[in-house]
Amino acid sequence: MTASTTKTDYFIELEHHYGAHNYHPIPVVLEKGQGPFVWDVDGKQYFDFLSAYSAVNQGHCHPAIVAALVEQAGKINLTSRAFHNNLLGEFEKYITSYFGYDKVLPMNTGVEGGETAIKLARRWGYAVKGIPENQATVIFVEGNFWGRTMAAISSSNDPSSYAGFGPYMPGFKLIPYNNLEALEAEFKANPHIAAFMFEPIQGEAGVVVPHEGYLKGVRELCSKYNVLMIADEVQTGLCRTGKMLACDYENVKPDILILGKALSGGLMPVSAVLANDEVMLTIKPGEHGSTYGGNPMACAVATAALKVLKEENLADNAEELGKLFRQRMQELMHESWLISEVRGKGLLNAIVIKPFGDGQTAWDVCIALKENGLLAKQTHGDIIRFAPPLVITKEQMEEACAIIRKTILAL
Ligand code: IF1
Repeated sequence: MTASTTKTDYFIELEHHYGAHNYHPIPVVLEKGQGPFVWDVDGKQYFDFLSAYSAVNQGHCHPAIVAALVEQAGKINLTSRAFHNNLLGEFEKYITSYFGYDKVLPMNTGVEGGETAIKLARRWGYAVKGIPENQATVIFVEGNFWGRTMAAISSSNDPSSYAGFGPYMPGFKLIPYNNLEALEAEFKANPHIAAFMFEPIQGEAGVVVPHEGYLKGVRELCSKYNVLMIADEVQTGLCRTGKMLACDYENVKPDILILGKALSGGLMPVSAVLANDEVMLTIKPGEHGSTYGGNPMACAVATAALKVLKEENLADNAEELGKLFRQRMQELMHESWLISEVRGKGLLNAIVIKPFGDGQTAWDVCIALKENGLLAKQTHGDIIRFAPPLVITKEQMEEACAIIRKTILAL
């Protein structure tokens, strides 16, 4: 680092020189986190209003989760599934009881959870529903995002996700989101559908909330046509939307539930796929797995992370402070023509920004927010997602809303 470059520039340049250019981050270099706050390498404090895309629902470095990790770190870290370990069964019992399913298949990342869910659904389709071999279809919705693997991008209609990576996984079909008629038409037209996989609220699409009754309608149609309902709650789950699961808003129970992100409170990758025996037991020993899936560290951390959600009533806090946030943004919308829409549930919210200045966009708003001490990230050009850790207090939320207001009114 020469005298002329700042610490921030130094670290950004290292990433640029030695790292793949697969991201375009906000120009801030973080080195410390605690609760709803993060600090950059110059010691400047920020509200974290992204929470690592809802992986840090419990707040940065939650002491109980860190303690669980530290305690386990000195015992045993990784056994592989070639052998049993003393934490996996206890964790499996805990999480299946927590969400009300017979069994869990532990993996690491959210996209591995999605891949696992699709393999389970296809296998169930052949073994139980009687779909002819290699003819199973899985239905997805436009605007979906569930990761970056070849299967995930094969189900996407977003060119920035799939373009230039073909050929694509067959057996996938897209229909419009939030449209029960389109879903039933598909189910009527094709007897070989194994599953319908969707997000109860679409995250990457820009916090798209379906109409009241959509979740219930999906559940009824999947039951009626013997199609597995797969809920991707990797981003919406674990108290983010004001309920333990977004599906809880309509008391709907998916056949396959995918969890990730905040399942570890942000300490390490942990994902899980939950299902009942009819589905889960269609995969036999040696037919699926992963080196780290269900490792002792993950079990210790995920157990602690799940306990924090309930002990600290984070769903209720998300519900209450989410309402406050949307109210403050509605008020701001009346003060500034810049905001064209406010939407979300719990603490998964977004505002839509109109183009302003000489072609400035939501990115420029995020840069200005950063200068004023709040970190957020735009998605699809004109949408800013606001998703703070669910441990944020009312006072902190008011302070953060004041920063957003000050920033927007100054543009
Ligand atoms: C990136 C987006 C969010 C997800 C849902 C599964 C996964 C994700 C609903 C896969 C992951 C992450 C991926 C991350 C940024 C972030 C993201 F902007 F990419 F789209 F949250 F909206 N289901 N979302 O949102 O989980 O394999 O990543 O653990 O790729 O930059 P993962």
